Amino acid sequence: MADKSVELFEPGHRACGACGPALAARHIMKGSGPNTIVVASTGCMEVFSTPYPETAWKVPWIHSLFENAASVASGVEAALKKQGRDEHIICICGDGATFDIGTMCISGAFERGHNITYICYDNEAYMNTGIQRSGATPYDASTTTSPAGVHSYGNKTMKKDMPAILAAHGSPYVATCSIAYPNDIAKKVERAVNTPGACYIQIHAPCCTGWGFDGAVTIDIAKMALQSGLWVNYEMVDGVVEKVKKVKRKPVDEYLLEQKRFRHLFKPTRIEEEIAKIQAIADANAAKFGIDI
Ligand SMILES: Cc1ncc(C[n+]2csc(CCOP(=O)(O)OP(=O)(O)O)c2C)c(N)n1
Ligand SMILES: [Mg+2]
Repeated sequence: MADKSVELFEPGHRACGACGPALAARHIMKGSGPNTIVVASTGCMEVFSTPYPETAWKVPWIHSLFENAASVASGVEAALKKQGRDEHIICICGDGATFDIGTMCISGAFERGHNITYICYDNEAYMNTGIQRSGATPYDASTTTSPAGVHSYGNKTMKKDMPAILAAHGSPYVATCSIAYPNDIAKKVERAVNTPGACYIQIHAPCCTGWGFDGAVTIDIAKMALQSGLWVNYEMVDGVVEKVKKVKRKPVDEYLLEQKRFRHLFKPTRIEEEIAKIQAIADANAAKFGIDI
């Protein structure tokens, strides 16, 4: 059992104040513990936590490319297994790295069944390079490559269902969690690293800079996502959904209104038709996972 009082992700890094992914890193490490090797992809977390010659990580940490963390982790795992070693090998990667550019490497690692835990901190866009949309960006969010304007209400595509894709690879353990519930992150990571095989965890990690909200409410925004039904916390064991976090749902408006990336849906006029489509996404999640109390 990992000692949750030990901090393996240190303060003093260079993330924005109130950064959701930085909180995710802290609680991931509480779950994985000191016997861990972290493999990172290119992105905000890599940049803000390891400006050479400094590092916020108190465990071995390796970065190679934007797209290949799962392949690097596969190699590390295979080499250490041969030597009879038992470190937890975890990838900590952004949604762009996970949903888009690194998917081929992740698919290979999960197909081969390496004993690794792949964790995506999902801030719902390519933040490090200036808020470009990714496969994790929600419907109608305005980003620099899906800008809302006269001809568009923002991102036209639905958020890709990565947990389902990785469960379909035969992963023994797939889970979603949120920085709103830090102990839940640590618990799920601890379970994943102690489950043989390739496991996947996706953490909802709001980005005050990219989503456009006051850093004082980062945790509130994360909670509102769950209350709206647009984010659901659950575990999937051998492809079967278990332990869903139930909520007393609120209309999606409250969550959307707090963020600049959805402001165009409310100002200068309220776009009922689009808000109804987003509410329908939340309602479909609620029906699929049975989240309503
Ligand atoms: C092959 C390649 N293409 C593009 C880039 C530029 N790049 C670096 S980080 C990044 C965005 C990362 O997005 P994400 O994985 O969501 O992490 P975040 O920055 O949001 O934390 C991009 C596009 C790169 N480093 N390598
Ligand atoms: Mg991102």
